[in-house]
Amino acid sequence: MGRLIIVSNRVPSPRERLQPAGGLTVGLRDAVRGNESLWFGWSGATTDERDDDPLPSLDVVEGVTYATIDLTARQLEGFYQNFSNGLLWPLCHYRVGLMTYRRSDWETYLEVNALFARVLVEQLQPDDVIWVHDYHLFPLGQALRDLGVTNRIGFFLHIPCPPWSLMRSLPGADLLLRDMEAYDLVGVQTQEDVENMNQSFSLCGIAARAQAFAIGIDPIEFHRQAIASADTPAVRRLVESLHGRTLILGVDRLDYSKGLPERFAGFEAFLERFPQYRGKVTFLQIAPVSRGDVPEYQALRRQLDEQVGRINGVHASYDWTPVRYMTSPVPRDTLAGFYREADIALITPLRDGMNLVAKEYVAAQDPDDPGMLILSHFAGAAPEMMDAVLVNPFDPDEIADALALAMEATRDERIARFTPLDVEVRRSTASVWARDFLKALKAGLDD
Ligand code: ADQ
Repeated sequence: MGRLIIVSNRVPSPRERLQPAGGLTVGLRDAVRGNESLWFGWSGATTDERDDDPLPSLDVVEGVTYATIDLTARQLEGFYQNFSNGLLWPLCHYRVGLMTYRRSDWETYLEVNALFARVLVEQLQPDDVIWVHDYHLFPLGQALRDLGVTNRIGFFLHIPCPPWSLMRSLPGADLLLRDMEAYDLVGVQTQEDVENMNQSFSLCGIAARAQAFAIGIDPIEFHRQAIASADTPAVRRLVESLHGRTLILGVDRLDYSKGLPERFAGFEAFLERFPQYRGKVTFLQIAPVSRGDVPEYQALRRQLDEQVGRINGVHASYDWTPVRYMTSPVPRDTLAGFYREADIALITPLRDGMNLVAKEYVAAQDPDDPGMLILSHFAGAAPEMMDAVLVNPFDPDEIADALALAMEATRDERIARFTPLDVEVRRSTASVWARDFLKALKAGLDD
């Protein structure tokens, strides 16, 4: 049996490697368990310009070899900040107006993918199976083929895939998509993404086909963690600080795809239209800063600071603050305890590949007294979670109505919505996702 080679832009840092983490790490940790494997990518550090290719630094933790290289400041800017996060991220989240395109960034993107391929090829053995992750690395498969690699190579896109009518806003989008022919399997999160990607393939005459593999979490571990956290000082302090008020919780990276201004507008509409709940609820939004060096993210942060200040200024009383907003990260185990204590989760992205927070919230609940999940139609998780209170995040009144419905739900109504969600989250786990993808990628290999 060959090794599993995972390639992603970022590789978990040494400290994170031993910690429970997000869906990608959890799913892959299960997949690599008991299998000799190697995880290759960027170290997170920068280095000086150089002429020769770097040697990867190797670190073996629990049988997995982590191989990482540094990138130069110039490569990081063109490949990661500009092309990946300043162009492909908004494009794939249907926000073409936020794209910044420069030919030189595309060249740097291709340069870094070619560098990844040259460094990785030195590590490969003939029967290794390679699994490439996400939009930073669309061309990696083709770059490996150009070096003569004949191994199985699969690709998984964690973020949405827009229809061709939007995709073509990227000059030369067909060239980017044509590189997908190099992969033996192309995976995306949802059926909608499959349809969009296959439509682009057909219209561009590209001989590739996408399949859906919905990513999940480790629900048993997360449930255990949520119960264990309930009795920690941080979770107790949160509960005591509420003085019996209903807790509405939002948890997201601070990103324009997550619909935070629209969510705050929805909460404000709720306070205005349902005055009986003023002073009875606390909305805690945890949104750690990400990509702080991209201008759109700085602008969003300023907008949210202003919006939260205004909502609290208008609606607070001397003994009640409606919105608690924090941009510092919260440890994962504490977060699990917060989810369990939250009566309502308000998760309203404008577009999201999947959204694991929705699944984590469900996994953290007490099945006998569960909370209510309010979820955007535009999260990749929505088709699997039709029993949540689904909303269109662009309509503040719809968010307000959903909050009122959640406030008024009886215990029986909450259980009736929760039970099928729980079944789904426990069925469609991170390990099932990785197992199904790898099974499809390896199909025919063992014959
Ligand atoms: P993200 O955009 O990061 O991931 P999401 O899937 O919701 O979105 O979250 C990833 C993880 O980060 C979760 O495990 C969550 O607990 C954690 N996290 C989020 N906010 C946090 C906070 N404030 N503090 C601590 N931890 C926090 C991308 C895609 C998603 C897709 C995933 C996996 O954008 O659509 O679901 O990859 O494929």
